[in-house]
Amino acid sequence: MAELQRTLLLVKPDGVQRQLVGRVISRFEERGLKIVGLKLIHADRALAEEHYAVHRERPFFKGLVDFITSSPLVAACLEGPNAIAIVRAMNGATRPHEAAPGSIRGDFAVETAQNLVHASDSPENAAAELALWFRPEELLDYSREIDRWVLAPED
Ligand code: 3AN
Repeated sequence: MAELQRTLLLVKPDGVQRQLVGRVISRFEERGLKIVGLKLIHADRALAEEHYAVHRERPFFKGLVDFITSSPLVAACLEGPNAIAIVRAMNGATRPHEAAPGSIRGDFAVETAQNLVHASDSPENAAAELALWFRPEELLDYSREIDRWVLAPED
């Protein structure tokens, strides 16, 4: 089996307001990824600025922070083999007009500033982002009966 990874998924305020949370989370469940953390949270500016720290110098930074703190969002930790790449691919390209149909942004979004979802882009960022959004005890270890049909057997 490929390396098990954990990644951060955010269904951003536009997804919550547009009542797409269930549909978005369902896609990841149906794919076979395991939800190991899940919560609704209204991020404050400190959390948002830390999350988007790499964009601090970008012209859209203030708008980004305003947007992500404007209303509650859903934070999830998803686990599975190659989960980081799988979730990024399912989200689709950052700019929705470049996002493939069938991806979340390709199916539900038209604007970069309102592109519904965020997902970690590397193992380092996944670890840092999960530590930012979840306390360790909020990420649960458990097994699922279906895992023997989803995950390759261990050698
Ligand atoms: P992704 O979310 O696909 O990893 P990033 O990390 O390049 O994309 O951008 C983070 C977020 O910043 C995007 N999801 C989007 O909401 C916002 N963003 C990126 N580029 C722009 C832009 N040119 N104008 C407005 N917002 C942007």
